[in-house]
Amino acid sequence: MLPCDEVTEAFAARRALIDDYLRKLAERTGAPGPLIEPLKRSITSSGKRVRGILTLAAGEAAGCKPEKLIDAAAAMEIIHTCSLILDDLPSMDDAALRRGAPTLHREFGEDLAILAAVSLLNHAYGLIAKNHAALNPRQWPLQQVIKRVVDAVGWDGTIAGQAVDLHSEGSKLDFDTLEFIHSRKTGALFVAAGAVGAMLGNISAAALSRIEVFAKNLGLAFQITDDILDVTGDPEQLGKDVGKDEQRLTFVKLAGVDGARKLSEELVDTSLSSIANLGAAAAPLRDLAEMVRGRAK
Ligand code: GRG
Repeated sequence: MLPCDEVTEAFAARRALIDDYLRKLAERTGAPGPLIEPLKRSITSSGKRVRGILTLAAGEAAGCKPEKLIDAAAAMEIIHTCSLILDDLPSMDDAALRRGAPTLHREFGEDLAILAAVSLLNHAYGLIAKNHAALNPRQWPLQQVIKRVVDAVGWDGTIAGQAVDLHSEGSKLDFDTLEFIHSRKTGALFVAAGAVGAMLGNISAAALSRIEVFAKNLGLAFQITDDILDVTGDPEQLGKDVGKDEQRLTFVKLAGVDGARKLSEELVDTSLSSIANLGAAAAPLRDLAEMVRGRAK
């Protein structure tokens, strides 16, 4: 099984839409010589595209066709890729393998990996603004959409989670701190991915709140399955190093593999109940939750 085969048939078309968009983007970045290959490699490296699919599925819950949200979906994937490049750096996780290939800094050097990551993040904001201009959702001005992303990435978002995670190695952590770290490192981007899709689809404020609760719980469930796979997974299948969490406290260390499985199941159930009244249009969101449930079985 390849790393992305977890994304089941149900999402093959949406994933292909995102992959196709990213392939074209990688061919026309306009970046100068030294950045061309690092950007191409990072933009096209094969991920599961879960965050982009979440953006599309949240937009569908608002009645918007996936094709109309492709800039934003790609942007969420690009931000995620940026976070992986930074996470893999020698000063952070010092990882050798990512998405079945050497990490970006091992292939192209740390300088170009950092520059590629920062330029990806920068480009992503432009793509979301472009998508907003095309759809012009009446209820959601650009500033409010962008704020979701700024907050998710920023000093109380993904970056905060990473900082606390890196600086807590060796210390005794409790469940609350672990939840703080992962609701930011992983959950925050899930919440932004759902919110951006839903807002660009011009969703109601009440339905947006439900989708945000859905994405928060799903993001945490996804992280727990990631912790489980770090212990039980095969690096070849996952396409990345396993056992990297040995020095860190994880949900598996706190609760054991079975306890972590139970916790992720509960979070998936909570995520599903939060969107129970969103009707048939939310079916892709439900399928995505079931996919996460099946990840660490
Ligand atoms: C500036 C965006 C930004 C981040 C800086 C480095 C950092 C702060 C945060 C690291 C966040 C991180 C890498 C969290 C791990 C999340 C996670 C579960 C990654 C694996 O996601 P998958 O399985 O990967 O969806 P693929 O390769 O399939 O896309």
